[in-house]
Amino acid sequence: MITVHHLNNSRSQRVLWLLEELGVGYEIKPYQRDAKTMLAPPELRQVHPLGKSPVISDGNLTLAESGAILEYLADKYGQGRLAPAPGTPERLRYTYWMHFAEGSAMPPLLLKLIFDRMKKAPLLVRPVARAIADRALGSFVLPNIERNLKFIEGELAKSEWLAGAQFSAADVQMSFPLEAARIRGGLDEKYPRLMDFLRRIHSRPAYLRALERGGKYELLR
Ligand SMILES: N[C@@H](CCC(=O)N[C@@H](CS)C(=O)NCC(=O)O)C(=O)O
Repeated sequence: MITVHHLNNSRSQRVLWLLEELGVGYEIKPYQRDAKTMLAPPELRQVHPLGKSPVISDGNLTLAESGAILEYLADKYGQGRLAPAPGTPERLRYTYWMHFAEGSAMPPLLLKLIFDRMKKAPLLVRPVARAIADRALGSFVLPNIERNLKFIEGELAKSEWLAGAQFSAADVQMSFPLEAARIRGGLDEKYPRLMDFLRRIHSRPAYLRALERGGKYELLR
């Protein structure tokens, strides 16, 4: 039995969703973020030294890092579904988006979260904190988020899903940065294909089943 170590409001929602798409049985071990710091509880470090979510256990295997988990699950349980065949152009696009999600899309979105919080620093230092945050946001963070969104919008003009005509685990992996961008990165109707992508994934029965099993899923602002 696969166990998903599932932190509320986190990337592990993607793992539940992929497992629902695959129709593979799994159990959820829930963890709650600290209400103040939003960090994962220390128990998660007993499962994996970094204590981040997601982590899965499958038999003797413990695996962290959402992209690695999705690739592993699709390859092991997909029987050719949800991952394009090796050696095809679609497979290379699949690999690209698998890496892009955490390697390129998430870093500026995480910086946005951090600098927005910095602006709420204690009153005494707030003016300085705001000046630093606004400078970083304006010169680096926001332009990078916008470039990324424009780029993905353009890529979705080429095919219905990110790796090609077929829905794949790469779409699941990319859902998190796009959902985060919708909440805090300026993703709106200016990007009609991205909004349509979000609508399409949100209406998939497997996505809805994963939400039901995983519980509340509200991304941090
Ligand atoms: N690149 C990693 C990121 C893992 C990560 O940062 N997870 C967040 C949840 S979305 C987390 O565990 N945050 C709580 C913490 O850092 O304590 C992945 O894709 O799995």
